[in-house]
Amino acid sequence: MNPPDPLFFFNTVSISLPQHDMIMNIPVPYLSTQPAHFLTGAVSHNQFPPDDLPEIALAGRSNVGKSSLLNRLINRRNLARVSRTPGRTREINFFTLGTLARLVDLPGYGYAAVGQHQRLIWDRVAEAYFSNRRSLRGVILLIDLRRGLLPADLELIHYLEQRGIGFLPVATKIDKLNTNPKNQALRTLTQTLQQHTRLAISPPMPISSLTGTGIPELWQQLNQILTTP
Ligand SMILES: Nc1nc2c(ncn2[C@@H]2O[C@H](COP(=O)(O)OP(=O)(O)OP(=O)(O)O)[C@@H](O)[C@H]2O)c(=O)[nH]1
Ligand SMILES: [Mg+2]
Repeated sequence: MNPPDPLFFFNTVSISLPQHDMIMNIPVPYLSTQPAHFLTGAVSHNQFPPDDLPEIALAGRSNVGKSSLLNRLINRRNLARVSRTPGRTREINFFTLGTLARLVDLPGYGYAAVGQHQRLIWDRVAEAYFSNRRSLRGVILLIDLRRGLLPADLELIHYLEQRGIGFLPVATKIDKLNTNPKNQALRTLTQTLQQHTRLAISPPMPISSLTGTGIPELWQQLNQILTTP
């Protein structure tokens, strides 16, 4: 992938996002009760599983908590490997939810220490995935609430936008912030997203994989995304 200059993105202003109260009238979660299994790890298109089930991918900077969130969503301690060292996961890991849907754990991006070589690997793997996956229904974009949206996140948002792929912004690690700074950071993140994208499916959803805060609400959203034809 060949990302645009992030400053270009800062200049594109658009949309108003749906409000939180519009999200709440959604069917009772049922995908969350499906048995989850690790299916396969892949680095290229020919290693991907068949493109035949609705799928949601977790994307975000290295160390933001993608694998931890996936484990929390499916209620398994370490089915997706949580890394001590950021930037080590290079594969796309596919997980099944019964026979109904899949969750996909993408490698992290934007970790400075991994350098240009790792950047090229991420670009190639992401391009292979995003340009070939017809069953992809959307992306969970994880953002560390303490850091907010960074240029690498904006690059991904712009990349998704160019391909018409909707994403669900999720603010992670909220257990690390007290109430006031947390609310302030959420307001800032919501405004920044409103300024920079048309494809956010909802305002940022605050979650903690450590405490489980926000997980039922996230499941409600995922159910809707995965079950909408
Ligand atoms: N306090 C807190 N720590 C978290 C949370 N989510 C993840 N972590 C920690 O953050 C670190 C990175 O978590 P991972 O789930 O491996 O992050 P990742 O995005 O999958 O990382 P890469 O695979 O390297 O891209 C681990 O030490 C986790 O325990 C959270 O909600 N709260
Ligand atoms: Mg990971």
